[in-house]
Amino acid sequence: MESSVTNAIISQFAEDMASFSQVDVIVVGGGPSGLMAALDLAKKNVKVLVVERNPHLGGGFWLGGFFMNTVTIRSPAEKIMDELGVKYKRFQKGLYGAPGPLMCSKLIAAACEAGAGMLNMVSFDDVVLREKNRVAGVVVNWTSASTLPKAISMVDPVALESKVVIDATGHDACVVRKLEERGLYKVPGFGAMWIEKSEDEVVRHSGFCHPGLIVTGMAVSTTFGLPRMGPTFGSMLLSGRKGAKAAYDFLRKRSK
Ligand code: 48H
Repeated sequence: MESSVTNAIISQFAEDMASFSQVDVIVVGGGPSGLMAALDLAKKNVKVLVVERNPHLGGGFWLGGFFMNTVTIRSPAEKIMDELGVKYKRFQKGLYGAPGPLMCSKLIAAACEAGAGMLNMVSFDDVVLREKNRVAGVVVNWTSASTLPKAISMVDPVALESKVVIDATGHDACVVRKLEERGLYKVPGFGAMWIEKSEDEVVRHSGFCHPGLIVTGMAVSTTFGLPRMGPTFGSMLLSGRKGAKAAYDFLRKRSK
């Protein structure tokens, strides 16, 4: 039985990893915006993979801020809670909330059930660039590889190809920052808190920021110098949805 268990794990991983090596869309970061983008794309039968550096998906969606469980959502994003089947409370007109563990686990489950691939404990390391510096995939490594001293582990990473990459890595905007490191982008960083302005602006700016690269969620604030929104998550979900639509429209146009 022991060898059967081992073989089941290894053979399934090999099968999954082979199919992940070339997909339509890679979402880097499995927080609310990345999961939302993955869910919408998977529902449309797009081959989508989420790369997440932690063992757990969900990013900052488990907690509502200040280590407290209530995640708040402002209108019109409550419609997404309706779609996910999350029961929520109305605090005042246009302001709703639900326990983070409930909302986050529902979103993770929905994305997995829709068919999005999940590669957790794997970190984004670099971009794959093609002609005219178009982003055409990501270079990844085991998260654990980066925690070992260099003298012990010089583990070369591997690359995964895609037609579109979505940077959903939150405040760090790791993928866009990598383009900045290569002199291809100037990142202003996110601004001070202003919930009402930020939520609308983040959704408005969500989409392509470079050929082959879409940005969603808090990474949009970092990429475009927009104010932060603090502990409210409606724009994260709507931003992921808008990013998914941009990717889907691009893929459709490309296939014609
Ligand atoms: C693989 C990576 C890497 C990497 C990071 O932070 P997130 O929850 O991101 P969003 O944008 O979906 O949601 C932001 C929200 O949680 C938040 O913090 C808000 C609204 N703050 C407002 C404010 O004012 O502060 O998730 C990002 C995910 C995490 O799971 C990371 O572990 C992951 O991306 N990630 N995954 N490789 N190099 N870097």
